[in-house]
Amino acid sequence: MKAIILAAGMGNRLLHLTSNTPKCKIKVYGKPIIEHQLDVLRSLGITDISIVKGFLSEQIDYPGTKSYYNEDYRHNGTLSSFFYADNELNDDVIVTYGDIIFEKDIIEELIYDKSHISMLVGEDWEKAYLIRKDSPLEEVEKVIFDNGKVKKIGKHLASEEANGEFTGIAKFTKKGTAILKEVYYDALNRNTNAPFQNASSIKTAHLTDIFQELIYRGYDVTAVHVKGGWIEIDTLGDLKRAGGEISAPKITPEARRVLLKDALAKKGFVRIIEAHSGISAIIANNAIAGPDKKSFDGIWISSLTESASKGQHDIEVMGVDSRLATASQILEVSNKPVIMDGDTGGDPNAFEYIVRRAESLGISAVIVEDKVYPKRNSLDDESNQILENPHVFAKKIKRGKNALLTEDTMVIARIESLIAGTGLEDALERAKLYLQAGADGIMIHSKSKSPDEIISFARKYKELISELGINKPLVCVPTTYNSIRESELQREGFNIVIHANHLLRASIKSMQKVCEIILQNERSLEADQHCSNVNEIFDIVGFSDIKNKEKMWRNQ
Ligand code: SPV
Ligand code: MG
Repeated sequence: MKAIILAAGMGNRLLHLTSNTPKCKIKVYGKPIIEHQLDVLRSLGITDISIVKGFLSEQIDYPGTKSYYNEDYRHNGTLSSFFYADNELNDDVIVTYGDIIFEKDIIEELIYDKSHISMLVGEDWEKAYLIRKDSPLEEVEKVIFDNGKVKKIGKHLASEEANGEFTGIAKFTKKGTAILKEVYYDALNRNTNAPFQNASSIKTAHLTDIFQELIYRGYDVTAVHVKGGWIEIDTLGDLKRAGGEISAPKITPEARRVLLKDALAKKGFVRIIEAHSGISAIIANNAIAGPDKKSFDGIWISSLTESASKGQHDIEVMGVDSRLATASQILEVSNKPVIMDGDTGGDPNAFEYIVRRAESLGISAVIVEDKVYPKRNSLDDESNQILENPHVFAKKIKRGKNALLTEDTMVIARIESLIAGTGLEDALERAKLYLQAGADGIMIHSKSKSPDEIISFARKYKELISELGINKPLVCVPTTYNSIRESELQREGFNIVIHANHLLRASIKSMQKVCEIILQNERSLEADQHCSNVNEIFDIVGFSDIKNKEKMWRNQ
C-alpha cells in the first residue's frame, strides 16, 4: 500500500498562519498536521509515501518520502495535484488531503475494505457544522450514499439530501488506479476547457469531481462510513478545536532582527503599518487581504500613536523605558520585522542606549530624525520645527552605529528639511552627510498634500547614491499625500513605505462613535455593530491557545 498526500494548496482560510507557512505544516498539539499523518501511515506499515507540494514547497521536507511539485498550485484543483503523482498510480494507494488529522482506526477500516475505489465518508457531519460556525455548508464536500455506494458527491449538493461528508481520504486498489487513470486521461483528452462535473474545467476540478465522473461512467465507489476519527483543518475555528495554535508563531530577537534587511534584499520594497499596543500589533501582524494574500511586511512603532494612545503629546515626553516597554509588548505578540521611531534620539548617549536596547529586543531598524530635542510632531502646522546642525546629527548617526553589536539592526536617518521649510537642496546635502556617516537608509518626510516634493527628492536621491556608490533604502511616510499608491512610490525609488498612524486613528473614530451611540440610546445594544464581540477579542489574543496547551499538558 502506498500513500499520496496532497499538500500543494495555499490554505487561504487560515489567514495569517499560512502567509509564510504551508498549511500542512501548521501545528496541532505542537506537531505539524503532515507529521501527524506520516506517523499514522507509518504505524500501519505504509512507508511508500509521496507528497505533492506547491505553495512554499521548500518548507516541506521529510526524509524517506517522495516529492512531486505542482507548479500551478495557485490555479489548479486537488485533482490536478493528485495527477502530478500519477507515476505512483500503479499499486494500492491511499490518497489524502494534506490538511486532515486522522486516527489510525479509520485508515484501517479503509484498508480492510476490499472494493477497488472507496472513500471514507463522515457521518453526523451536520452536527459538526453547527460547531464549525466559520465553515459554511456550501464548502462541505457532501455525499449521498445508499447501500454503501456513493451516488452523488460535491459541494453543490443540498445539505438536506446529503447523508455524509467526504473526509478527503480515499483508496484505490491497483485495478482502481487503472480505472482512475483511464477515466481521467480520457476526460482530459476530450476537452480540457469544458466543464468537468461540478468544476469549470478538469484543471480546476477536485477529487470529488473525478469520483462523480467515475460514478457517472458506471463504476462503483464505496462509502466506508466513519463516526469521528478525523478533523479537517480549514479555518482558524477548525484549528482551535483541533488543538492548534492560532497566534502567530514566536520568533527569537536574533531571527527577527535580520528580517527587514532580508525582505529588502528579496523584494526591494516593503510596506509597513503602525502599531502602538499589543492588540494593535496583533491586528497589524496578522492582517491579510485578497486571493494573493497581501499583508504588511512589518510594524512601525510610531511616537505619535504611542504617545497619543497614552493620552500624551508627541513631544518626546515618553521616557525611553516606556517606549521600550511598548516595543516589548508589540514584539511579544508579533513575528514580523519592527521599525522603531527613535524621535531625535535625545543626546548621543541616550541614542546609543536606545539603539542598543532596540537591537537586543530584536528590532530591525531605528529611525532617528534630524531635529533638536525635544522635537514637535512633524505634521503640526503651528510648531516651530528646529533642525539639528547636520554635522552634529551625522555624528549622532555614527555613534548609534558604533554602539551596535551586530550588523543586523539598521540606523535610518530621517530628514526633516521639507517639514522645516529649508528645501530640497538642504535635504540632499543632509542625505549625503548622513550616508557618509554610515546611515543604513534615508527617510524623507513631508506634510505636503501632494507627493511632488518627495518624488523630486527620490529622483535626486537616485543620482546621489550612484555618485556615492552607496545603495541604501529610501523611506517615506505618506500620511498627508496618501492618494499615491505604493506601486508608484516603488517605481519612484522608495523601498519602505510606512502607514504611520492609521490603526490608532481608526480606533479613535470607532470609540467616539460607540460613546455617542451609548449616550444617545442609554444602552449599548445599538453600538454592537460597531464593536468586536468578546469572542473576537479571545480569538485575537489567542485565548484558545492557552486552553489547548492546558489540555495537552494535562495529558503528558
Ligand atoms: C510618527 O508616526 O510618530 C512619525 C511620523 O514620526 S509623523 O507623525 O508624520 O511625524
Ligand atoms: Mg514620530
